[in-house]
Amino acid sequence: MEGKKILQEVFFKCRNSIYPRSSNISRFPVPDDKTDWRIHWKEYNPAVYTDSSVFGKPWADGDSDDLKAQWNTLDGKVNRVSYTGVYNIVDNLPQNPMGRTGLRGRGCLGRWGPNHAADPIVTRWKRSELGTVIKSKVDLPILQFVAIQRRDCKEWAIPGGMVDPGENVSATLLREFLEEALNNLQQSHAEAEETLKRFFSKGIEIYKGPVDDPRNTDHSWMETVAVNFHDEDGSVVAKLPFQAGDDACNVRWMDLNSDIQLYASHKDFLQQVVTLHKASW
Ligand code: RP5
Repeated sequence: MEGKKILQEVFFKCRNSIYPRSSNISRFPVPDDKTDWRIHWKEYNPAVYTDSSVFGKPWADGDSDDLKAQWNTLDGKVNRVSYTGVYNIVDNLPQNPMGRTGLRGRGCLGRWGPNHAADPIVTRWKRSELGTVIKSKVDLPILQFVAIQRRDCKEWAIPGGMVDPGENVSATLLREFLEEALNNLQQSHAEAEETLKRFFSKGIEIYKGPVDDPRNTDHSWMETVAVNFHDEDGSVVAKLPFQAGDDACNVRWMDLNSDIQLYASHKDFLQQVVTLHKASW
């Protein structure tokens, strides 16, 4: 693997469920010990499904029949390189390197193969009104992060999003945070935007690789770069006028602990952040 260590051996959220945004597309059941493509399984016969919302969109590929993509490389401006290394092409389509998902086609993802995203993890210490850092029962400081509630499934998540063709990941991190957590700052907040740009110039990469996203299929899957931007004294983020926007319907500071429930692999990323800062979990 070229990216950071994959946090899970097998993925769970993209198996054995009804496909998101559909009411009746069931995945072919895949037990944990049959995810690996190297295990021969002649009965494996998943449905083929691509959501109609994907067809003809400028951010999406064409249909499999008229697809002329360059796999495992930069294809024009579209990045078809996986952080996991070289993925296999079977019957002219990319094969999900994390294994079987119980569904063929693209589901509601735009790209065949890797769909690249970026996840900005903005953190601060939880403080009392007097400014003292609050500790948990195990006498460790409590970390908080900026969480958004996704409009599509209502799950809480990191305010991440897709990397546009030709876009630099660091630009995506800032753009997505501005769109989803700050509802694209208005003119009157030009100073806050400058502060945020400086703050986002110093991040620590937490994870780079595939995501256990419920949208993944056998041919299309999410990959991300998750980066932590930590505000040690809380002074930078205190100035930001949080307001949900774009694909988010709520935004708030969320305490980090092992009970949190988040979208896709986001809890795993946040556990890494907690370890990094020696915070309570
Ligand atoms: C997840 O989907 C990534 O970790 C990222 O947070 C998100 C990107 O997809 P959209 O929010 O643009 O739908 O897999």
